[in-house]
Amino acid sequence: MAPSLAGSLLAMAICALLLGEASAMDHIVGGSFGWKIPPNATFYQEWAKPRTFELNDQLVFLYTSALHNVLEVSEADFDGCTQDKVIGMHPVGPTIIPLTKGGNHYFFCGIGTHCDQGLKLSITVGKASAATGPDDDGAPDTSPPADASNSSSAPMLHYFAGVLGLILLPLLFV
Ligand SMILES: [Cu+2]
Repeated sequence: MAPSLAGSLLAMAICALLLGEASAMDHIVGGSFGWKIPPNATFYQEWAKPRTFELNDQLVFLYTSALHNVLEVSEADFDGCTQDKVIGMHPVGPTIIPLTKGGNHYFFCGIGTHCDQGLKLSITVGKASAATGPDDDGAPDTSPPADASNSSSAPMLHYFAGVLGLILLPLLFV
């Protein structure tokens, strides 16, 4: 029947989409709101907070060219909405930025006072290694990978001990 065929095709399409997203994610900045002057100054901060940004993910800024743009800037420029050290300038929407480098990335709109009005976004790429500690203070994450593996070894031991316990526990009652 046609409806069930369409249904299974849709299911397959959704599966393909989910599988595709598992390897590299496209993050639509601001979700359906897009990239424009937000209702409050912390809008993009709140949007980014629950998300993890991995290497080779992409940021997608949806906006109307000339009304807005996307500047990638230094942390100092980001904090002050200044344009002393612009790293990248993207004037034509939509702007797609592949995240090819780990660490902190700072973006804002360079038109008018849009940055001051909250049209700014900072993200940390490769947050997975920092997920074991309280690292949400926005401080630059410069810890080398070796340090991260050291700090995660203790929780891993606990984890393995727990798993081993679960495996051995039933044996006690045999
Ligand atoms: Cu703007």
